[in-house]
Amino acid sequence: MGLNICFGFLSAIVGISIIASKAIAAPISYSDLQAMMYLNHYGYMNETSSKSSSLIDYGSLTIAIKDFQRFAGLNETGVIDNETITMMEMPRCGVKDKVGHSNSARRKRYALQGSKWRVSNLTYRISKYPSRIKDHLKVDKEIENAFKIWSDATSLNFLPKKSGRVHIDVMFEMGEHGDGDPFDGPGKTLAHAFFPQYGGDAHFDDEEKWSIGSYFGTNIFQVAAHEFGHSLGLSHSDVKQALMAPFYRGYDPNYKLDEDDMLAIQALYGTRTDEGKGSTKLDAEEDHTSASHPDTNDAPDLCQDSTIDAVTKTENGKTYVFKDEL
Ligand SMILES: [Ca+2]
Ligand SMILES: [Ca+2]
Ligand SMILES: [Zn+2]
Ligand SMILES: [Zn+2]
Repeated sequence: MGLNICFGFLSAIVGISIIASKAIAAPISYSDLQAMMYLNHYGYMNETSSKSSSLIDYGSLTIAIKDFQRFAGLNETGVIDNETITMMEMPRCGVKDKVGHSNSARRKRYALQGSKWRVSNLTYRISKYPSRIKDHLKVDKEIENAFKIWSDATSLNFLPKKSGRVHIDVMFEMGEHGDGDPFDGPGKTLAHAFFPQYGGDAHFDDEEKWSIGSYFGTNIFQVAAHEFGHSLGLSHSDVKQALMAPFYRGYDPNYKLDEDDMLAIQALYGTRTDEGKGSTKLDAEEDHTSASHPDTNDAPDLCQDSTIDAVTKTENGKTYVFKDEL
């Protein structure tokens, strides 16, 4: 039961109460209401714009709409037009588009959440398989390939583990599943994942028609590759062709990292050229910490806890090791 501030569940509730009070003053269209819920859920409405007394701050709403349109590569009209509704109805990842400080003036590029793993050998397990797919070995292969897309580009290694604690737990879940961010049935939200400081786990909506190597249904490998980007510390990118863009674009037999994804993941973990050892400054700083907590099988349980291997670097250059699941 990790922290789930990345999902904006509370801000969505705040949004509903504002819409209700506004509805007394003037009718609000169905699409405006849906759009406001969407913008709240994905982090486009900030605290001040969603808490402003009893009136909708239409200025803030317009800014939020434009912000979404810019992020999604649409015309920045500031109104909920058909193009915007279509984009909002696309199946997508459940993680917020805006994490931490928003900087709407920045160039189109990747975004880092702010935490990363301090070890390069990460373990994972599929603890709940998709209920519609009986061949678990095929699912194993899809998940393995999704991790490989990131290990090919970095110093990271991903090791499947059948028992004991793992860093990244992979689960196909239905509806409410214990983290306050319930899945919504077929379509819309496909999956979500926790950033390293919140444990790195990845959840997939089991009510989707998950498929493997097919134009029918929703491709497991593609969605998993995207979610593992979050598990490793990447936020959503506003580069349309990036793997870390939030929208599901349909089955792509040649799915691979975009240049933008490559720059993002290498900014955190370095490249693969130095024989699997991280080369970023942050890794060097962490070396002595890792050495004092050797990852061996007879280490106390505390050292086996996956969340203790996550580290966050703040803007003032300080490094924090996270421990949030005790
Ligand atoms: Ca869904
Ligand atoms: Ca975890
Ligand atoms: Zn995502
Ligand atoms: Zn979940």
